[in-house]
Amino acid sequence: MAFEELCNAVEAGDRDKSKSLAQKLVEGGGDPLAIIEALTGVMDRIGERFARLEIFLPEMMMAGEAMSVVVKILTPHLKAGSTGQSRGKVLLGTVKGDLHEIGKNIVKLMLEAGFYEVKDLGVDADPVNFIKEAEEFGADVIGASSLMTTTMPHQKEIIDILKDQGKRDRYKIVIGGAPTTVEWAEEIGADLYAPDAGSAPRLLGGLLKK
Ligand code: B1M
Repeated sequence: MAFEELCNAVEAGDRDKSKSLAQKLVEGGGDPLAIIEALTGVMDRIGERFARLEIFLPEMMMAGEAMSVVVKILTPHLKAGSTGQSRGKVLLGTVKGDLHEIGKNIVKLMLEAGFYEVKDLGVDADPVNFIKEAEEFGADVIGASSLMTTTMPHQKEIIDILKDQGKRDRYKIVIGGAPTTVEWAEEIGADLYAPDAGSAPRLLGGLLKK
């Protein structure tokens, strides 16, 4: 019941209600990953309603903020016990022109929970900056998130610049975000497509072993 109420509160963009319901759910033993999965479905619905002009930018923003509040509440529960030996360094960001960060932030959490060290470039990150920061951080992996068809080409741009600079072999490249696909990853020459945050640590583990 609280689960459904939480989904409704996030969809309605009610931050306070979302916060207290999320707190209640995790304190009652609710699975944080299941909560995130359900809320990702809610955000998909929000996106569809936005595309159909049933709701507008302010409503989409409020729902996004409510989801971010819930992610904050869930963070310590997702990260619990994540102090093992580092499995690798990931430089992560949302690509240029793209301000969507909720999914990327969840990926960061899941990677940290899976014993990866993550440096987060935030949103609207320039491709050249991805590479510069990856060098400085000593990254093994560059992870680029894109939530819009219009910003997906910047994932490719990172790879193209690496190739131009003769540095492509230094990093494994992982891409993700709702409009991206395994076919897109192959087309642009990425090493990995991660469909969701939950599978990212395992898929990355497999990739780094190769
Ligand atoms: Co915007 N938005 N938005 N938005 N927004 C979408 C993406 C859209 C699909 C909605 C729609 O029209 N149906 C559409 C894009 C259409 C397109 O492709 N061209 C859209 C649009 C058009 C826009 C604006 C242009 C609207 C406007 O201004 N007129 C504008 C653009 C701003 C910009 O970026 N320059 C805009 C703005 C916003 C808000 C600011 C209001 C807000 C973002 C708030 C924030 O992030 N702080 C927002 C939101 C909330 C959405 C939707 C509704 C939800 C996104 C989300 O957070 N989902 C979205 C609709 C949708 O995606 N279905 C939509 C939940 C999240 C957990 O899922 O991000 O997919 P997701 O992440 C998943 C996986 O994809 C994966 O793991 C995550 C967890 O499992 N993953 C990775 C993500 N990154 C990964 C990286 C990896 C691996 C896995 O490795 C590196």
